[in-house]
Amino acid sequence: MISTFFIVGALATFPLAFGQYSYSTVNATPTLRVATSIHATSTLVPVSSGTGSSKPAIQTIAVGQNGLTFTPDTIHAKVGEQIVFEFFPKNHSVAQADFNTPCKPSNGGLFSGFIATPQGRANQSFTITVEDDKPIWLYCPQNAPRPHCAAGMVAVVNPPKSGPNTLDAFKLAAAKTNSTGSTAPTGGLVGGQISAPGSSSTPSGVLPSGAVSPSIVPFHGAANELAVSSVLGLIGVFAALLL
Ligand SMILES: *[C@@H]1O[C@H](CO)[C@@H](O)[C@H](O)[C@H]1NC(C)=O
Ligand SMILES: *[C@@H]1O[C@H](CO)[C@@H](O)[C@H](O)[C@H]1NC(C)=O
Ligand SMILES: *[C@@H]1O[C@H](CO)[C@@H](O)[C@H](O)[C@H]1NC(C)=O
Ligand SMILES: [Cu+2]
Repeated sequence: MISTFFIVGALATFPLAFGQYSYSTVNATPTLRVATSIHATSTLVPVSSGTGSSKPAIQTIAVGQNGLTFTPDTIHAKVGEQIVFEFFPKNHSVAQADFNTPCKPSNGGLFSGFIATPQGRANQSFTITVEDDKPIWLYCPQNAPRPHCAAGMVAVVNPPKSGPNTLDAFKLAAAKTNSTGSTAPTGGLVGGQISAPGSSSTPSGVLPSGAVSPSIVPFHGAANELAVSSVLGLIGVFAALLL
């Protein structure tokens, strides 16, 4: 019975390696969580090593520290750099929208999941790695006690250098959704990792205890051969354990 469980768990990681993600499946078993972490750690390696010898810069954004805001709400980041979102009371999350549809999740966009803290900084932060120089429009999909996105809880990473797509325009369009509220992504964590604040290093296969969702899911479908071989290697390990 236990053997069957492992085999099913290991095989179920195959779709992840080929970019066909099923988030509900990802969080289904502890076996899958381990496999997913190792998989995504591998995908992060080429990103950080590709930016030269110096360590990529890390920027921190406070989520909900000064009311319904991201602080700062405009971030300029180079490819390979990391952005850490730290959460404050009471219950916020970070989700990605398209510029033209604020307060609604973009297809396959980033999502931290909701992180609640009654007081002070939450013990979990959300870290993303910037993978290209396109704008990333962000919002908080919390609707309680009122829609945060419409109240101006939006941010942008790498806004366009010119043209009408400004953060102010995004905020204005977001405000118009107040009566309908925002929509949160339906799945769990997408496109980043959850870890304790201050621990900026990429986690290894070891899972932090008490993490809401330790799985790491590639952003923009970044699966590569390294990740595939990691998954295959992992399956090999499971197979060896079973024989
Ligand atoms: C945080 O907000 C989300 C979305 O509204 C909700 O599902 C979740 O239960 C909340 N968590 C806590 C601890 O209040
Ligand atoms: C936004 O909607 C909330 C209820 O969801 C309401 O309390 C608030 O007054 C509205 N704000 C505006 C500016 O319409
Ligand atoms: C994080 O905080 C939650 C409650 O807010 C607690 O249940 C959990 O044990 C904490 N985790 C760690 C690693 O401190
Ligand atoms: Cu919020």
